[in-house]
Amino acid sequence: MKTPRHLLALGALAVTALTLTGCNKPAATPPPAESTKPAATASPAAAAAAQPAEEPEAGQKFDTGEPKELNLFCWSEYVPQTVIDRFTKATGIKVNVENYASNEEMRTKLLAGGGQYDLIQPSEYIIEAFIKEGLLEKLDKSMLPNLKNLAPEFQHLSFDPDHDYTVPWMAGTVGIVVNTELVPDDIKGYKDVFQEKFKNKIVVLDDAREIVSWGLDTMGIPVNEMSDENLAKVKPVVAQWLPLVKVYDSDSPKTALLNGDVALGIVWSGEGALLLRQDKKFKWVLPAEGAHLFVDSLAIPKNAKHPKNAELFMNFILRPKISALISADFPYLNPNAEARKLLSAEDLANPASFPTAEEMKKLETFKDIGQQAAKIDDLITTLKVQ
Ligand code: SPD
Repeated sequence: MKTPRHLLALGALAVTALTLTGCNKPAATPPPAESTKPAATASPAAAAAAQPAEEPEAGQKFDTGEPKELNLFCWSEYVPQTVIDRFTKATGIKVNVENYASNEEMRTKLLAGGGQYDLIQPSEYIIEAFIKEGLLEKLDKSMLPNLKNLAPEFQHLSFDPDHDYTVPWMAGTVGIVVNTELVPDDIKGYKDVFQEKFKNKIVVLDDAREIVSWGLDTMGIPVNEMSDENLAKVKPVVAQWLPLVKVYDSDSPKTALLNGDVALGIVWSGEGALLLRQDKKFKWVLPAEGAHLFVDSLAIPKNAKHPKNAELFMNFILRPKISALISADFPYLNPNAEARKLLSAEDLANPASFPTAEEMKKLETFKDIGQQAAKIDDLITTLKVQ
């Protein structure tokens, strides 16, 4: 069995997952995420939850001295409009949002953009690269008192152990969704999905790094070992798979499953969790061959024009109530321990959002693979049009 090798303290995350889902113990009557009623006992969590979302933290001001503007470049289907609106209401800062559907798209636009973005939302392997390349601003921790709300396993992540550059947004996995009304088969992994009989019944993420990692997992090759030799080995596997795919979609892969356009999908866990919430006919499967655990975080690009506003936003989304609002719309693996206390028992038990301890052991995070990333993109582009 593989163990996650690239994050510190993932064992602790597994313990948390066990606490959340393994024992099937629902959280003690969690209050609704929007409640502003003070709790009877003043535990730190209750106090944090009771704080009206539009008030500054003790000792913090909402006026940063910067123009009241923030340019956020983030994944699509990830930042609820409610959260943006509440931040603007609280601070008077107008947020301009632009979306992307892959880390690679974000990287290209960021490098071409010349400082137009104040806040980006990269995943672990891109953060590793950006830090190496000096592309991120160092954070002023005095602006981020709510870092304390993070679960212990998200406090010291290997790609940025002291939050010098990043604040975790959400973590998640990539897994399989099965419409059990259309597919009665026992789907366990990638090999079960990519069968001739499912041709034109499959949606997958439009993400070269993810697709190649499924091929590597299937061959028992570690997902970060992207040598030319391994790419040559994986090519015929992926070449067999891609003609079976009907839809490539990284923005909203759930849509093709909901519409009944496809019967199977390999999608982000938050998309899977939304499907499971909506209809019991959908089943979530973490691929037996291995799966990706990603950690998406907020970071400030070098030369951002509104870095203090960006830090204010980072601290705002670390508020338990605000983070719980994000989970309400986009139920990924929430890294905020205080926010988890505000989630419903049903959401905490959603198998797509919160993997079990046993499942956590199969997960792997991605590492920066340097120049090989371009080769992967070329490989998948070529195979898609074959
Ligand atoms: N719609 C939000 C999807 C976020 C996925 N981020 C993880 C990317 C890892 N390649």
